[in-house]
Amino acid sequence: MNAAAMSDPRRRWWRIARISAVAIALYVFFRFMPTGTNLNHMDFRVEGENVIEMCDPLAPQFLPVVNVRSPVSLKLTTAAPPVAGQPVEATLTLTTASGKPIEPADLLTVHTKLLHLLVIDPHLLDYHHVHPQPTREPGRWAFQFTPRYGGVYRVFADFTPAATGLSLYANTEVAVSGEPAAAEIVAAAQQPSWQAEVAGHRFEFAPATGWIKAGEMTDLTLRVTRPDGGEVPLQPIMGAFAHVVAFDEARTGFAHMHPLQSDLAVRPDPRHPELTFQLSVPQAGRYVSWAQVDIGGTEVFAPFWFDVVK
Ligand SMILES: [Cu+2]
Repeated sequence: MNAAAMSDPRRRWWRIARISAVAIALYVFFRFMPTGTNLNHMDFRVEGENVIEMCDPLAPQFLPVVNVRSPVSLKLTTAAPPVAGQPVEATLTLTTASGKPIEPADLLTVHTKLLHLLVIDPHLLDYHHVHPQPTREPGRWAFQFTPRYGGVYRVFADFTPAATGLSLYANTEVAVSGEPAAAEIVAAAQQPSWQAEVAGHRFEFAPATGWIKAGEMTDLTLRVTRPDGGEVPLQPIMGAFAHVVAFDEARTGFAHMHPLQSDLAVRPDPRHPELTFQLSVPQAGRYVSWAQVDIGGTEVFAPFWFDVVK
């Protein structure tokens, strides 16, 4: 046996050892590399019963945010007392239950944003979807909205901690002085209808079965048309062709739905766009769904009032 044949198995062994060492080093490096967040899974846990369930994106359903304990605290302050019809400069303080600030690095970008706020007036006629921006102070986020009516607005925060990767919710309120919505406006707006006319477009958001039954997953189709048959150039907004948020009449929570047609490269029909959603609501009662779309660069919100039957 010559020397070359002797050294061959040894060389191969060294090569395997070197590759293994590099792989182990890479694993250790990525495993212990800081992820950017200082918070961990335990910061988003609360003990006991009646705790908010972390949302399963595959089972979209109505989440009773107000009546459950959230592992985060949400506080809202305004620069000046809010008045209907005037822009409100607001600051949110978002912390864990133990008081640790929740900063941009602690949240994942979901639907193109770190933090989504869903703001709604007492009669559910004035809906806002806003995205607070982080300030220089840790845990403090700033946003602006212009309430249409007087009354106590409810603010739902929708976000995903990097530590858990699961959607989480919190809520707070802000009192707005000024005229509340007139009784006849409220009565007219709250009529159940699967149709709405907004900004020169006809909207329909209807269940395939004709009704929505409590506790059952229902397919709903959003259709947008123009009375003259013209084009309805739907454009993606926050990474979807539409966002639909449903609230119950008492504003105890919400359901945030996105179209099953999630591939943004596949454009909806330019004249008769149709998008399908799935909704499951545990309790019967009256609800409103706000559909949010972008038609040729203009954001449009369409409300649909409906009853969920037993
Ligand atoms: Cu959305």
